[in-house]
Amino acid sequence: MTVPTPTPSSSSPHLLVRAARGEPVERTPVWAMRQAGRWDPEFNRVRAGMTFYEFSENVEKSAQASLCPRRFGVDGIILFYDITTLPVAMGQSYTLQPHHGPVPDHPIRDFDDLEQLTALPDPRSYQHIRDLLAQVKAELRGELPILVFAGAPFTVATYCIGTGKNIDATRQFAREKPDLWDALLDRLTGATVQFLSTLASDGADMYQLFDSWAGMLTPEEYDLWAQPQHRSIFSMVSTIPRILFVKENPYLDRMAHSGADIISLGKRHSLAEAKAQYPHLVFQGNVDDDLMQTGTPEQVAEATRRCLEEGGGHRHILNLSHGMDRSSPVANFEAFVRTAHTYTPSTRAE
Ligand code: 1CP
Repeated sequence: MTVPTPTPSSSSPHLLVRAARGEPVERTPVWAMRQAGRWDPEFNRVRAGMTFYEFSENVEKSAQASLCPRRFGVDGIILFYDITTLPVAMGQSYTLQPHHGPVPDHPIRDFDDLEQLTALPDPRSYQHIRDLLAQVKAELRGELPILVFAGAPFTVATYCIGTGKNIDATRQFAREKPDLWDALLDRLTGATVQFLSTLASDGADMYQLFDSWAGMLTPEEYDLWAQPQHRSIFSMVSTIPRILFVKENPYLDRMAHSGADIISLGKRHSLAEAKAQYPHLVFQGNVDDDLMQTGTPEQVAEATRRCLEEGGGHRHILNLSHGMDRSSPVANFEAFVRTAHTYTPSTRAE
């Protein structure tokens, strides 16, 4: 199996970035989706007293939230904002409803509503995210790399129309208003490219595209509403490593041909098989996120060791199959990160 030889210019001081580029690393790097979230009491202290959108637009507070997981020993910091940050910057306002998630104050229903979203947002409308990046970068002083992210057009569109993960309602909208649906996806694709390019030029080290709900699509729908959009975003924003996440990713082969450098792998896939099947790719994952809620620290450590073993210490970034949930005990996250620091896979492949 041949692995592309890294050019000297590609080497980075950061373990996570080197692993993301498929370069040899001394240890498998670790981070987690929702590593800054309600499961962490420190985060809750910082988060208290403001609505979600007030909080995520407050640079001081969101910088503190982004940096909360640093104390656990993670190898990268994901900036604290949300996938709805982009439609908010484009002009659509949201409220975070408890036990539900982000709900648009005025869901898009027709072409007039679509005009709520400016076609290409003025970068000043997300200046707070650029400032957040600058502030977190200044505080880290090169200690850790910074991940930025965007929702993919399909998943963000489900929030814009107010259906979220209710796939039947999304389908019904797309069936009844195909022209509006296509126009919405196009508009979000252009804005996402601009948003991620801006953050990459500002000095973000990697980015992740979240198409959380695209795994519920049929293959035909995925080929219309997810794959072309992933391909155009990845081809247009290619200066830093690109990660693709789709919850439970049933369409692994399409993801492998999306232009992403790194695929976030769900728990139903075998990491070793995915690595063997796609030798040009790096895989991120895939410890069961439910175990983080229901397991003991010993069980988490055991699952983490198995995952590190399958990853073989190369072309692997340790992560969860989905995000940390609010009921996950801190001790489980500690066990997850500690195992990444202390366990060396016996199968280490160079
Ligand atoms: O550490 C981090 O990862 C924090 C940054 C972050 C990220 C990457 C947040 C803050 N949100 C996201 C991405 C995000 N938001 C996704 C993609 C990842 C995924 O699949 O989970 C999605 C679908 C959302 C939408 C969203 N935002 C929901 C609904 C989720 C669902 O399952 O229906 C919710 C509850 C939010 C609010 C939100 N955003 C972020 C956090 C920590 C929270 C909960 C915070 C709170 O209640 O204070």
